[in-house]
Amino acid sequence: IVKNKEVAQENVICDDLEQFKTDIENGLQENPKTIPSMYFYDKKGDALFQEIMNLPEYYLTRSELDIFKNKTDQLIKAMDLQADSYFELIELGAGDGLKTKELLKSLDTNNFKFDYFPIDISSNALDLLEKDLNEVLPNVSVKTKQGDYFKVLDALKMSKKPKIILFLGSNIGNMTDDLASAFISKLGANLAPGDKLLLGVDLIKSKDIVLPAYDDSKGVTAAFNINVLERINTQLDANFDLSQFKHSPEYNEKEGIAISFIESKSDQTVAVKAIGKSFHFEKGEKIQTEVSRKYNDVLISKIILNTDFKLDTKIMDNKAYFADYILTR
Ligand code: AVJ
Repeated sequence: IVKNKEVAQENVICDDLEQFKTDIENGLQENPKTIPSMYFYDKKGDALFQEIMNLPEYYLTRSELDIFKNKTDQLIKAMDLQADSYFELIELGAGDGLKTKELLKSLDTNNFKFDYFPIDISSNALDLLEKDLNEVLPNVSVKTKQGDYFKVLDALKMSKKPKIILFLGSNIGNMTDDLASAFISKLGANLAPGDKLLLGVDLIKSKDIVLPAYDDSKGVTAAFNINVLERINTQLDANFDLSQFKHSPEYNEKEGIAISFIESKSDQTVAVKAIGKSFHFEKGEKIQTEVSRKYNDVLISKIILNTDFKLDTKIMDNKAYFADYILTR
């Protein structure tokens, strides 16, 4: 589960009501209106996202799992591990570790020596992951870290061991390209020459494949999107009438960007008491809630251009829907 905000301080995310108020107030005053996607992930949002990952239309999970299951040897080769050195495998936003488990299994079988550090904002997710890994891979050293990525990385700098960072699931796709560059630069600043970043990204492809991933037939993604209004109702004492808004995703195939919107079904005014303001919505007006960027080699090269990383390997699933890029610091 990734609730990354570029400038996130520790635990800003769920627990800081002031930040939530400010972000919603600013977002609803913008034109067009926006709500930051990190606010999807309350308890209900986490569960809905888990459901999304299992949807037949949401190919991203299965594509990256295909890489981790069937191209494990290529992944390990690209990680360029020295036979005798003890390294650290650090995952940003580990969630349920579904894909990583395949890699861990293979590293374990091949007798590599390493510590696995899953970092996540959700301590609940980390507890479950640790328990699961201790059962299925008892020889793997698992050291969970709850909190902000950069705080954890800063603390891990001390060890001087070679590091491999995993940032999977196209989680970077929620950032604009400029933010993604800044984020990768910052990762570089926390690493040493020779360290690796394994970046999993969804690739640009046709609309008939991408759009259904954000507009599934069961309406799970719609519920996930609209849930953010319910969260605002509950936590910020607002009166969004959920029946008067609908999920409305778009995909620009040329640019390779999927955007989720919440569209107002009528002219209406909504009061958000905790902010002390009302917001007017016209019929058909759209609130932007999420950007899911898709990539190709040119875009990735541009994004890492002014960072300390060089692109060295690209590994794709059998359908070439998804890629794990291995970058070297
Ligand atoms: C977790 C950011 C990769 O953008 O595909 C899934 C989130 N939103 N369905 C994505 C999401 C709607 C997902 N990421």
